[in-house]
Amino acid sequence: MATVSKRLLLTDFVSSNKIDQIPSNYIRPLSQRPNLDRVFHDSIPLINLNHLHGPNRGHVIYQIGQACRDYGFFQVKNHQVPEYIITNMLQTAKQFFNLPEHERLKSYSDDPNKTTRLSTSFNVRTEKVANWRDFLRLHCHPVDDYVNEWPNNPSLFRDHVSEYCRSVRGLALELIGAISESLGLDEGYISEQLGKHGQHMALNYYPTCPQPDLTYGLPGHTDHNLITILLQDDVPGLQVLRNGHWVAVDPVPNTFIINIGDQIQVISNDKYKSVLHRAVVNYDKERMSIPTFYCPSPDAIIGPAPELVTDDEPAVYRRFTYAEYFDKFWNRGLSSENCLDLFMAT
Ligand SMILES: O=C(O)CCC(=O)C(=O)O
Repeated sequence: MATVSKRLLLTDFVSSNKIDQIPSNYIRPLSQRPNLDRVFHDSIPLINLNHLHGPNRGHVIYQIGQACRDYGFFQVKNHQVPEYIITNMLQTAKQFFNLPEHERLKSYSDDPNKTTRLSTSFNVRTEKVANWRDFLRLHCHPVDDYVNEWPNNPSLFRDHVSEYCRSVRGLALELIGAISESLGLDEGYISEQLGKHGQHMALNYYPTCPQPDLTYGLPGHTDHNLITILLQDDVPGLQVLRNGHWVAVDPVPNTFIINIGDQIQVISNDKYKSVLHRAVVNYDKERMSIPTFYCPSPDAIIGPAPELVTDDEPAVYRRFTYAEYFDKFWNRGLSSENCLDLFMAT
């Protein structure tokens, strides 16, 4: 069996050793393995956002509401994020993970409270089994508050990533307005609950893995934030839990994958569900994914929308600050249980 890696980052362990077995600290117990031969191949709803502004808006809102209720996941096309911005983002991310180790390590930290940091797995301070992933996590709204702490190698990193962040924020705001309306709330209701708003992103790099059936890029988890806008390259890896089965969501060019996070589940008073998903890794293909986590600012107070609380459907959750939730999420670690059970109304 391969020994535990002494390198800080998985990328460097994989590229410097010809391994045919994964180190023991990445191996999941038998009952927690991905069972890749039992995964279904199916699709999630694909929604055309072309008509979000115009006479057919009502129909698009209806489709979004249905997808949030029935799947917790959907894809969008005609999303108004220009193709060149997406191409630059993916290329920049690849270039970053191809930099020499000493250059990447300038951004390394295992402190989840740092607003810019390169790390590995999920939370190396608390977890018992490691995940087959390195990631660069960036806070990115307002961009000007954070851009100077981001890597400046590759040389266009800050330009390309900030352009991407601003453009994806536009999409996030459109979707949040549409989700609000789909719940029967004012278009601006959810946006108004988010304080100054927050936006984080991860550049996830999953190296090739000699034993993908023993480990995960990321095990099943829900997202702690409001909505996630996922960009992925052309390599499969994302799987979503649907009716008790894992379903592979293979990449479709020029689309983003959107999923509902825990905060929408709270605001919607459980009408919309934050759904378990996971990233598996590939034997012969490395993979990159770039989720944007749109979220409330730390001081924002989140709770069920009063219009969605009735005698028949009382508040499922208490009110809490997003800072409280974020802290619990990172310290609890990724698991099939989300943190919502810690925030139930009494
Ligand atoms: O890589 C993926 O497709 C999923 C990433 C993800 O779920 C995450 O970063 O939280």
